[in-house]
Amino acid sequence: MKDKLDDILKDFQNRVVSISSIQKLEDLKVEFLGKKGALTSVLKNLKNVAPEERGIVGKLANQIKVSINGEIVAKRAEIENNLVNEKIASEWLDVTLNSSKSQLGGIHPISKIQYEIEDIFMSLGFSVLDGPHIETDYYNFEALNIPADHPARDMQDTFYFDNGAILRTHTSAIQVRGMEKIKPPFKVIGPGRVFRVERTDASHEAAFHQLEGMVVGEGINVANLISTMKTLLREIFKKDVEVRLRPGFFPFVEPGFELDISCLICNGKGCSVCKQSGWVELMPCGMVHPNVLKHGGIDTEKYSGFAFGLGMDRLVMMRYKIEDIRHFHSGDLRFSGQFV
Ligand code: FA5
Repeated sequence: MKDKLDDILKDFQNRVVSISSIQKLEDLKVEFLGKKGALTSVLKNLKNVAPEERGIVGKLANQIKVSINGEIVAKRAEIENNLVNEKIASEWLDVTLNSSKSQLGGIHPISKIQYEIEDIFMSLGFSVLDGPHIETDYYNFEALNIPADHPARDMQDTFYFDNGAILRTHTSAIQVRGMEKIKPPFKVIGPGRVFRVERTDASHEAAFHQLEGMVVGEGINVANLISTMKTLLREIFKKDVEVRLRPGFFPFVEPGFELDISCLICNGKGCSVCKQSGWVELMPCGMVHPNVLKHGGIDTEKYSGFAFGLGMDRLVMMRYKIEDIRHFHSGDLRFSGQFV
């Protein structure tokens, strides 16, 4: 019987060495220590052992049981440890490796230049105003000295809603709202998107961006207007650019001017952007018409002012030598990615 117990232990030890899964270990445990296990059957047969040997065999059987249990516990720990190590090895991550290049978004070139221009104007003491895209006829036309049936309405083909509201055709609507809120003297700009029924080409879009400017105070004159325009262009282009001022008609200014910039895409030689003229219409301007000031509740005996409407898209085109305005809304990452 003693030999049989030794054989059981050896058999267990031989087999436990090669076990590598918890399930197989459990099966082995049942095989040796379970109800019908090898050791259990020896213990059950103790009654058949001679009484003088029974104590010794019983004690040995218990020692073997303790050994087997101990080895099972140790083996279990070993298997679990191996599993953890395998997991660590398979999920190992080198955090010092360079990451794969992710694509970062960027600010659209028009917004970029808009923020730059806002900074320039704020440094000159201007405040920045905002206004709605959907406007009333009053703010977009009427208060700007463009009554219904005025031929100037044809200059800006308008998107109308069924209820008579419109998509603003120019940021001049912002200056009207500004006058309602702020009392003179003041210096304001109003950047934003505007909309016109347009046949698009290299320099015309149906949705584009303008930046309105307005200065009202005592004794404001054309010289103030021209010096502000010059400062703005010098700050934006970081060099003196060739401009020309010619008479321009807008019902909300008198006198009115067209400020054109020598086309920086073809260096004035003529291209599709400047329509072969060598000049690009950039920033109409003028002295604010007294009727407009009156609509804004401003005393025209005391105050005068100038206003301008900068074509932002064209300015950005000149700055970066972009040969077609339609790139801006194309959604083509090969284009916009150049400005990130
Ligand atoms: C106006 O919109 C006037 N409200 C500007 C103004 C303000 C004049 C204050 C006097 C005083 P105009 O329609 O010319 O003006 O547009 C102004 C500028 O916007 C143009 O010089 C041009 O640079 C730009 N622009 C006009 N139409 C388009 C278009 N379809 N696509 C892109 N840019 C345009």
